[in-house]
Order: sequence, then C-alpha cells, then structure tokens
Amino acid sequence: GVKEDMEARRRLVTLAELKERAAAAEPALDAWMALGGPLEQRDELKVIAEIKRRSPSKGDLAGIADPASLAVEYADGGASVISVLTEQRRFNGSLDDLDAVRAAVNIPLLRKDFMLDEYQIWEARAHGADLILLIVASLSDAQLQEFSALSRELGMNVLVETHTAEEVERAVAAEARIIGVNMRNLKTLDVDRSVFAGLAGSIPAGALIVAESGVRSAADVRDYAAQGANAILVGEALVSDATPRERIAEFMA
Ligand code: IGP
Repeated sequence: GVKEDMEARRRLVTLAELKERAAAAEPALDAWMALGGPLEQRDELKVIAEIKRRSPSKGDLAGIADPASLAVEYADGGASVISVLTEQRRFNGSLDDLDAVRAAVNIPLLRKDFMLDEYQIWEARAHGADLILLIVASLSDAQLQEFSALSRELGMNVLVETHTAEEVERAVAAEARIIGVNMRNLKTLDVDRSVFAGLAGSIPAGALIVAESGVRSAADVRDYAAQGANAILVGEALVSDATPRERIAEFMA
C-alpha cells in the first residue's frame, strides 16, 4: 500500500535529496490566511477544490486529462486552496499531478495523501505543497505532534482530519488550527452529512473548520456554513461537472 509505494520512491530519491529540493523550492504560501485566518478577519465561506482522478467508492471519475487546466478553472472560479490527491493505488494520483498543478497556479496547494512518515512531509514541500493532510484516525498522538511540528518548520500548514468526537478531542489537544470534519467514514466509505453538526460544536472558535466530502449542492454548502464551517472541501462534484468554475461560484454565492 501507501508504505510500500513510499519505500519505492525513497530508493529513487533519498531524504537528503528531498531536503535539498525543499530548500530550493519557493517558500510555502499561507493556507491559513487563504482560508480565512484569525477569527476577527474571517468573512465568506472558502472553497478547497480537489483534483481527484478516481475514488474507491465511485471508481474512475470523469477523465481528468489535464490536472493543470482543471486547477486553472478552480482558481479562476474562486477556490482558495486546491487539493491534489497524490495517492496512487486507490486514487490514481501522483506527485506528477502535484508538480503540474504547482506550475499552473499561484494559490496554496494541499497535498492530499495518507501521511505516515516524515519522508512524505519533506516530499510534499519539495513538490511545492503549502498544506498537508494528517488523518487523526491513522496516526498516534506522537506522530500527530511530530508531523505537525515538521510541517510548521517547513512553513506549511496542516489540515487535521477527524470523523468522531474522540478524534476531534485529539486534534484539539494537538493544537490543530485547521480541523477537517470528514463526512465519509473511511472504513465503510459511507457519507453521513449529520456528522458535521455533532462535531463542529466541540471545535474551538479560533480554529478553522473544514467540512469535507459529499458536498453536492449549494444547499449542502449553506447547511455546513450555518453549522459553523469556514470552508468546504469538494472533489467529486467539481471533477465530474462540465463547468467547475460556475459550480464553485454557485457554492460561494
Ligand atoms: C472530497 P468528495 O466527496 O467531494 O469527492 O470528497 C474529499 O473530502 C475526499 O476526497 C477525502 C479524502 C480524504 C480522500 C476526504 N478525506 C482522505 C483521501 C483521503
């Protein structure tokens, strides 16, 4: 799985080489501010638009021939951050996709993957990511702390993903500033939109709250905003839309 794929890359590019590439990369953009920043400064709901070729629940999504042009559409449509799925086996993504998107747009990028090792954090920065995903369910508290600290040292922000009350507690204890509530249960792949309201209330007001997965309509977006979301993360509904630019504008209206 993810670990084996990473080990294969590590045999081609050593950590020392990655560190050199990270040092040579443009400094990370500020995803925290792009998503609204401190409480006093927040205004309208922000959109994190995702580039996802395939999903384990739906299979291949509308063929993304060119992630770079899709990214330009997203940015023109008003997305604040672009998420690029880099996981290979289940999502058919790659670091090449991240590179292509990095070369095409100037807004913060999220490297969306299952981060299990500090090597992947260096890799994210070396390939121009500004924000990384850490999934509470798949990490120990020590890993959460360690990976968050390393990301901050590299100038990146962290989106800490939760799905249960216990995971929100762990995210808050780790002092996460950007907390995602994933409506999709990663084990069953079922989407339950009612998960959001139950968890949003236990996230401190200072943190930014991102509603993730299963956003299909402007009505979904309004519900999440009314329940305290500062941003939404949308993949499938945008990737499979003929006019993603208009769709983002509709979500933000
Ligand atoms: C996007 P959707 O339903 O709009 O395509 O979902 C995003 O939330 C989803 O891709 C996601 C994900 C993840 C993928 C959320 N957390 C963790 C891989 C790993």
